[in-house]
Amino acid sequence: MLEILNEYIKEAIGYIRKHKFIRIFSHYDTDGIASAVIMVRALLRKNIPFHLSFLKRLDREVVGTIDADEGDLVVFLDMGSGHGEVLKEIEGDVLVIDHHYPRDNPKCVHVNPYLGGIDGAIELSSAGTTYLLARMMGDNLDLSSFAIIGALGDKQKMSGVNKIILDEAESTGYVRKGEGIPLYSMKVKEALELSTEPYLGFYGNEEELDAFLSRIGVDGEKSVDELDTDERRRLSNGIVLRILKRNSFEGVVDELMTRNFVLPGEVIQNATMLADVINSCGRMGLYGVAVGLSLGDRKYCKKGIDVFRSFQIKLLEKIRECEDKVVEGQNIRYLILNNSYTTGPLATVLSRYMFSDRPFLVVNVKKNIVKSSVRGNLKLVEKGLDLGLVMKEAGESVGGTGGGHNVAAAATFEPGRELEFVKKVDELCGKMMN
Ligand SMILES: [Mn+2]
Repeated sequence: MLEILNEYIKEAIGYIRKHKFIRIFSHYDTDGIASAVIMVRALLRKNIPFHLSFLKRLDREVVGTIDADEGDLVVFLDMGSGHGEVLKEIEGDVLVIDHHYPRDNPKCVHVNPYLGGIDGAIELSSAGTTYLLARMMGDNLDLSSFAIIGALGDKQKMSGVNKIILDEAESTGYVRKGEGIPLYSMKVKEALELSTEPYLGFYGNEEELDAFLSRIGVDGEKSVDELDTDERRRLSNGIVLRILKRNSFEGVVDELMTRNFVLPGEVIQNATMLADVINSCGRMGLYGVAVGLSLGDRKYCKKGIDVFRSFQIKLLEKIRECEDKVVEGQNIRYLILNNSYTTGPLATVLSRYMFSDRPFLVVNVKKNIVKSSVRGNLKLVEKGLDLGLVMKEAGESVGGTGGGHNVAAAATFEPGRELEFVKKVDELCGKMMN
């Protein structure tokens, strides 16, 4: 499988070498930023000049603003595989490195795990794909840390090609496995409060948090990284019990245990924390901070962590506010919000840690646009659910667009048809799962 993908990668590397200047456009989420970091670090080492920008979406309007010079190579990372029609409008050479299902195979040099028979939703992220390219292009084994960040950001499994990358990264020492449930590198008490993966419901609930800590006999003022093996084990066990008592997706514990990594070469060595810092900087539009600290510049660390803290607090407040507003559909649960600053992360946490037995849809009505995100899990996928297809069809049924992965997808459309859209999503999910 990897041999086939490698052929596409060789073609892409040849294409990069043929150009004098690389114009990179990457998606603004964690996987997109990690992909960009890998590409940029690999290009810097080869003295290939580039310019990097981040995009929230790829459509005709956005493509119209791309003004690449003749001889430039326009590279799209973590986006493009579903945008063949739009990409045709770019004059000049285009390379797409993406892992979204190529429903609309673009007519350009195109690297995508699916073209090599690899499941891009679960077993290889865009950052992982970009890393395979960097690895073939030069001495870039250290960039495996960002392949892991991309996989974490997209909630992938450490199986298949991700596992191959991880095994090599461990043997070269660029990635190390951490113990137990992953928690942020900060005081225990704060780490438990701010955690959203797992979400523990401790934020704004200090009494319960203090009781929890005294029950398990761990000092909340101690730093997570200073805990001894025994304290760490007691803390992990306590967290697992708490997760299982809430209506969390049962696969969550095993999943978390396989997602605890240390990245000795990076300025933020805690992989979960680095992924979340990058995510929050991306969501706040502070791409320079995310890229700066990912390039090893310590001066961006404090800023990045401050942004991350306030982002987590805003998200946690939103979660508490929304918990009681969830509506029961026929086959799904949903929330309709007005002008919420976030949809995807909210849908992720609510669906994983409180309402895991049905697809969970968040519809966010803004002034000129409705943004919606839906989340499922592997158990629902086993019943036949493909949320990427659901959102494509439901989005188009109300005059908008949609798509994504089987466990997580999104759609956007013009305001006014929210209820019709929710009904369509509900109906399509029902059809697939029965
Ligand atoms: Mn991605």
